[in-house]
Amino acid sequence: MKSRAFLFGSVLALGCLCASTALAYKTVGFRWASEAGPIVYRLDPAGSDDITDGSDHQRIEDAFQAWGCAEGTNLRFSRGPDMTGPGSSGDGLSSVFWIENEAGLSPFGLTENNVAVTINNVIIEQGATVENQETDIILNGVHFQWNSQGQASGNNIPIFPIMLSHIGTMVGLDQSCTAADDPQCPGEDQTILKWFYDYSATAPLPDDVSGLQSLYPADDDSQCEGPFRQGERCENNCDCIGDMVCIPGIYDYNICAPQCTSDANNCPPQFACLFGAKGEDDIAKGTCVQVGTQQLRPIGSYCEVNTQCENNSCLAVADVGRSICRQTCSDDGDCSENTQCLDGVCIGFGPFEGIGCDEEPPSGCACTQNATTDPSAALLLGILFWGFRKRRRP
Ligand SMILES: [Ca+2]
Ligand SMILES: [Ca+2]
Repeated sequence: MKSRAFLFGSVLALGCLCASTALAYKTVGFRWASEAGPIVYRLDPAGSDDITDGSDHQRIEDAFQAWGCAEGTNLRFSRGPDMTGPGSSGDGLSSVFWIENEAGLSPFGLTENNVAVTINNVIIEQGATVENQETDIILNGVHFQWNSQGQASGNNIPIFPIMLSHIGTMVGLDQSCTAADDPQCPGEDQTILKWFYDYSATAPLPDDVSGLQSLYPADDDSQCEGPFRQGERCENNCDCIGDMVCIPGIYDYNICAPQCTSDANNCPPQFACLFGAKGEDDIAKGTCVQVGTQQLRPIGSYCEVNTQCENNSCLAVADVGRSICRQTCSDDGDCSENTQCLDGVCIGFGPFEGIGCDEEPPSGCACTQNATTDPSAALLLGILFWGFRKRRRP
């Protein structure tokens, strides 16, 4: 028997509500900085206590991948390191996890009627794009039996379509109506963000994809199955689009990273150009190294003001010809592994070679320059509103 889980509750939003009734999709008014790379999400290694074969994790990954494979967008997802403790809102990490004890439900506003809740921790910076940097999806493992197959029967419900719907909320789409008798309900809209879960959905529907394309238009030739764009996982340089190279990222895996030079310093958000010394053409070449959202730029990388730098010092350096996070040195031992001591200043080695495509996947890869950043200086960001969305069964 096919059952429906009804939505109850609404998105709380202050300020910009950018929805347009002329469209068959609705947006909440925020987006992710997809230019910086994929949305990294973490899973609880315990998964659901109803499933022991790992298919619970697989179905969650499948749901993220279905959104990441929508045509014509640059929005991608990447499963990051596993959660190492309880998930919470405001920890800066996007997590998906089940609550398996009654007492654990109420902190997330879940009751016996709620299948799951999406909590968007959206930060409004004045005058700037409203950017989401954290979403947690919490699944009710106490009152519902979860399965990996896609069928619903009574309180036995499928992971994939439910995740599919909640990821839609995570990326900034809103349900187009809130009840069957809602006069706003278009009826003909092709969105999975309806007032009930669509258990037959295998991917976002056409209106969802239109919404995604408006929020996250494609800006390169990357594909969800590869070749990959900046910030996405890679095995070697050939996995990456254009002249990007595959180098260590800030998590425990390699990522695609763009090249940069001192006269075309165009690293995407959450990357910083780590230059080498100027060549005969007076241009310093480098590679965009990944910098976490709450991290500062590493020594030797391009900067404009002191506060961008992990050492709080941004100064012009003649050997590079640009301002970099400048640290003085007397020999290489004073510099990080990504930099060398040249004329008393730590600067990069030049462009990273990345991981060559012809080499066997080795234990020690061809890439020797490691992009490390100091996580000590967390930015304090004001949380102005939290968007809650939960669904309820009748
Ligand atoms: Ca979190
Ligand atoms: Ca359970």
